[in-house]
Amino acid sequence: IRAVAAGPKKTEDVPAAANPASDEAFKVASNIKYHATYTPAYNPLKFDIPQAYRATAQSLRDTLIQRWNDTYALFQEKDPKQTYYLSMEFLQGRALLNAVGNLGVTGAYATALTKLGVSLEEVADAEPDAALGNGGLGRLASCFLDSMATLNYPAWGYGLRYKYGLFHQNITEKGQEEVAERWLEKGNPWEIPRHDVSHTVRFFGSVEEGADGKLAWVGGETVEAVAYDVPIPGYRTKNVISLRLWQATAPAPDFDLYAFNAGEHDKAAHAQIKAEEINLVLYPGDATVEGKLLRLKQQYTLVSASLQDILATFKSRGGRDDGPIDWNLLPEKVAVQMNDTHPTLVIPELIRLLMDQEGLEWDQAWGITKRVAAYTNHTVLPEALEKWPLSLISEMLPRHVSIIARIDDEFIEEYKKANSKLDAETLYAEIASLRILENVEVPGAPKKAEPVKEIKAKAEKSSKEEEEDEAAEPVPAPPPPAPLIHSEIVKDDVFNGFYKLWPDKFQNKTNGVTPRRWLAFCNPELSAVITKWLGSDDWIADLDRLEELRKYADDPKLQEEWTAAKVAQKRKLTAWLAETTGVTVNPESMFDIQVKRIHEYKRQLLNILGVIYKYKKLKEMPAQERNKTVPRVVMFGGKAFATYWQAKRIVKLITDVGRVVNSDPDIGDLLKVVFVPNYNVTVAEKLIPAAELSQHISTAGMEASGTSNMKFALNGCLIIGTLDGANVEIREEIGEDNFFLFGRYAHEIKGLRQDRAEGKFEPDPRFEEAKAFIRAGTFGDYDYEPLLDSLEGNEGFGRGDYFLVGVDFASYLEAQKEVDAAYQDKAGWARKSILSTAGSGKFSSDRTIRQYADEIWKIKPLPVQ
Ligand code: T68
Repeated sequence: IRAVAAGPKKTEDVPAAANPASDEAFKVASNIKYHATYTPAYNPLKFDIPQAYRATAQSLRDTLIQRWNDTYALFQEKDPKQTYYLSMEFLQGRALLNAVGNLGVTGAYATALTKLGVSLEEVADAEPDAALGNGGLGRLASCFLDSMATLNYPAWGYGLRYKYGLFHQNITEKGQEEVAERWLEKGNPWEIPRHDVSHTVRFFGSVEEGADGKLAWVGGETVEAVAYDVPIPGYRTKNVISLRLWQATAPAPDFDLYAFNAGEHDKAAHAQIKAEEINLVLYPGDATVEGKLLRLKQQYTLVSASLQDILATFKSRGGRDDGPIDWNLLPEKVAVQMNDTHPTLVIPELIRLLMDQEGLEWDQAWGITKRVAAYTNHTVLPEALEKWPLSLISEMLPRHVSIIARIDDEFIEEYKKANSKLDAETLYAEIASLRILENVEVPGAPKKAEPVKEIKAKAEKSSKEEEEDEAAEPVPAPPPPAPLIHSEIVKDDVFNGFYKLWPDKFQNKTNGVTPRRWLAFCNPELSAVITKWLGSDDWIADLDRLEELRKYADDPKLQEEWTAAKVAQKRKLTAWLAETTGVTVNPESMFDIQVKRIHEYKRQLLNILGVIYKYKKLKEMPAQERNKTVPRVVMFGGKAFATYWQAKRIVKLITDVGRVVNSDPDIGDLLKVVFVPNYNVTVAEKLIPAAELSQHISTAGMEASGTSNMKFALNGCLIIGTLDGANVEIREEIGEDNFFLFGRYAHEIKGLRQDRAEGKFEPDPRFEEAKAFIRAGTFGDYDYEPLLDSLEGNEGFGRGDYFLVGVDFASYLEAQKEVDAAYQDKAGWARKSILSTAGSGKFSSDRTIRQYADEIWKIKPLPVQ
């Protein structure tokens, strides 16, 4: 860190040139200097990097707040229908470069900071990464906000202001170690604490019936949820929308002076500590009852504070606060989107607010709620589809339990009416599998009903599968795979009963990523090439224009410039890797990257076993032959949930392999294995632009979508992948020849699992060889047995190769051979890379958000003039 001891250079000393760009830079420099002096967070006599970051952010904040005020005033005045996006997660990453980019002042800020003796890059590098999320779902929410603002939609995000972000990952001898991520330690210049906006959120207590027969939820404990607004600028628009994050605090009196004076210091601050617990960390472990309670508290705080806020906004707009309110107008003015199951308490809470606070009757409240709320599903993994013990909800949210029970009752009645021809046993079995409450008796159900679990297991087997069970092998040739695999599984499997009832409620929305952060700002080199060849930078807000690159894909001049842009990013990454991991790599090698949460279904294990097999073969080869192989750097990054032991073993294995391979003199630059620590949005912005090959290799049917696959393709990186999630559509868009496909199809998985577990599948000998190489102690004496054992295809705890690593191993190695061959043809590879970018237009979150806006939310753009 450079310290400019004499303080910032005086801007008065630098004569303003007579051109407007320099004039603007001069103004910016003065403004930054003003903030360094008058909103200091550090010694005002110094202008070192932390101070420069702070002052630069403050200066941008002025512009953001002004536009945010204008946008707010416009929405208030015009009273459009507005979307409220509720998410427990937002992975915002850093804000500074995004803000200057979206506001169109990158040049002015870069010049201004240079005048002041620092560079924009080093200043931007001082910002902590805002990681209020786990992975794809949280980053999607952040990309959505960027698109909502850019497209001028009336929309706000709502979330929680976690004190600690997703843990900081250190990689040590022991593998992954977690440290609290203190992102707010030095304050957050991008937030505006709104002491004028707060709502009371209640927990526990009891429900009482008033004289009028109305129910009231009383007693228990309450917290005040205070709003912290984060302005979200759109690209090339004056619209700046809000991400409103809630901070729970104790209501007064929050400090017990008597206890304090009596020396009971902990007790004195108890109320405040208890309230602030809600905001400490994202998803505390929920293996304990206390953990579950806290997580439910977090979810309810988000839902209740946001809905109270939404209703207050509804009332305050369109002159509704000075007359009787027509609540039937609510669905004309409000759309609430629930990002996965975490905010689904929206349903009972909205009903509660409408009934208990606003005096509506059940039918009206329930009818309105159904029209206001929509839900997005992001996973079919059963462990991630939340269920809550009834006892816990009854205790914490007693009023909601009666509302949920009533929805459940109505559902049962509706189902009975719609299926009156079914025999009683089937009818009640179906009801048991679909209803909200589990293991609660249904009036009228046959007495000796089978236990719920067994009925479910039976219902899961369709008659078609039963036929298949009887039919002997061989496996029939697979039909062409369905596109939109995740949506099909949701409709045909996970929520099939509901789909049959309400097919119109199900829609697919293909995910997308913002082209601003994920190409224009993180990869200026490639962006400049694209802009040059397309003749303008309009593609940044109209990503379909990338298609026009197709016609130049064979042009050697474009190929040369394209490759040079990639090389520039590879060099930057090489320097950064050396600095952060100590591993020196050769930037001439192929950069092969797999970054995502560490999970067995994402199959980092398949990747590393492939690396291990390759290493073994390289060792066995004569040096002459070995030197003909394509040199590769295989990079991994991602966090394992702190108590997901199998995932942590995978991290350990990768780092152990890296240690051995990277120091093997026989191997040199032919193969390097790097585990990049603490993968987050900031690290992604360095890795993705430099990648040439990226791996999206989940077991088919398990990855709902994936969004990093879109970011890699957008940056001209080729994909090796299974036919899963968005890979299917990416491959369709960029062309089969430009995608390295391998692995079995989603519809085959169930049968293969069965075969594998029964030992009916003979794994490829190369798979056995790779495992044996680990077992021989090649990578150290750590106990990998639990990990290796999970890959064995016979029954037993944690065994059976559930994720089918062994089944896909052979075709994975074949696909990798194709990758190596393709890489040797430099022009051919450049062509594929150009076509990857050219085919990525569809994967802009602008397209996704337009579809949500038109097809679900029914909202219209409202630009600030
Ligand atoms: C991801 N889901 C999907 N979930 O895995 C990914 N879940 O395929 C998809 O692209 C992305 O959502 C966006 O749709 C998640 O990231 C979680 O992080 C999560 C967290 C807690 C509980 C359940």
